[in-house]
Amino acid sequence: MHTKGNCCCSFEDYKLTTEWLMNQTSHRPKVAIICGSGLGLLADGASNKQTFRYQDIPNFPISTVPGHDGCLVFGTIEDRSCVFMKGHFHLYEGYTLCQVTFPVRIFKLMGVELVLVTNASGGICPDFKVGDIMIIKDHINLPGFAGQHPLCGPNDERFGIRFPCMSDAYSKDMRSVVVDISTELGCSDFIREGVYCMVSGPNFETIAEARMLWILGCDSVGMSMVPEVTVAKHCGLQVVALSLITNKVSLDYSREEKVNHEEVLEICKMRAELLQKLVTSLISRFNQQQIINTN
Ligand SMILES: *[C@@H]1O[C@H](CO)[C@@H](O)[C@H](O)[C@H]1NC(C)=O
Ligand SMILES: CC(=O)N[C@H]1CO[C@H](CO)[C@@H](O)[C@@H]1O
Repeated sequence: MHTKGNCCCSFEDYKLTTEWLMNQTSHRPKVAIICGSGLGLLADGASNKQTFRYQDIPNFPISTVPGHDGCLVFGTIEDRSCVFMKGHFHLYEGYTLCQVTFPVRIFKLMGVELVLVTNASGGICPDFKVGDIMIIKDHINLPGFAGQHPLCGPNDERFGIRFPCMSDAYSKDMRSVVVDISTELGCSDFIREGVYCMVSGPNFETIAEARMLWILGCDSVGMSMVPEVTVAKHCGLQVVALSLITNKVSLDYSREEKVNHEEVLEICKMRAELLQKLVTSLISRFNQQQIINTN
């Protein structure tokens, strides 16, 4: 894949990677979790684990960040096989969007039905607090507006149609299940729903940019997730996306957001545990088949 420059991988590339993995493991996951580092513990807590370093998987993108090796972990949570992506790929690191989204199509070919995406974002909505968990109900694909879109190029009908609908990318039923779970866990106070905006990064937003995003209806902003979600929706996977609000984006020239970083780290650690509980409950509900095919 790396020798093909910007060119997208062929169906055979995806098939070979899937077959290679299926040959190595007896896990047949229905749920894939794309974890931010905050959720790494969830993968560690799975049983019957089998770990593959990205660099050992044929065609897989390789981490460009030294000492930042990613891996794919197969394991059992709540009696069911799951696959975890520990470490994902960002546009700002120089990957093509084909590389960024490569694992999603592998999940599809493996038989995965639900993709859970978690990561961090900056809160734009003034009501949001650091440590809130935002259930993404919709997104704005800002790089996509400028042609940085994972589905540009020839469309492979074996994955999905040329002009996919995105208005229901984040299943309403699944979102309400997350709300129910958070109520049961007694943490609904920091659960929000909102619109996530992806920017390419790597710099953070200027104040003018942040104000523009707020006017456009964005509640939080980050540098990942949307390409993976778009490709997942294109190939018919259900998506749940949760974003931890790790900072507040400044919308005001006269008031600089002064954040106590130790406090922020502490909150993030606490909420990462909560995020894990949410995800674990969601996996078990999904396995009870209550919410399959409700998209
Ligand atoms: C998977 O296993 C089958 C049967 O042993 C073998 O023919 C095939 O070449 C393997 N595929 C890959 C990609 O390793
Ligand atoms: C909160 C969280 O999980 N953030 C992660 C988002 O993804 C990047 C890349 O994998 C991690 O470095 C962050 O920790």
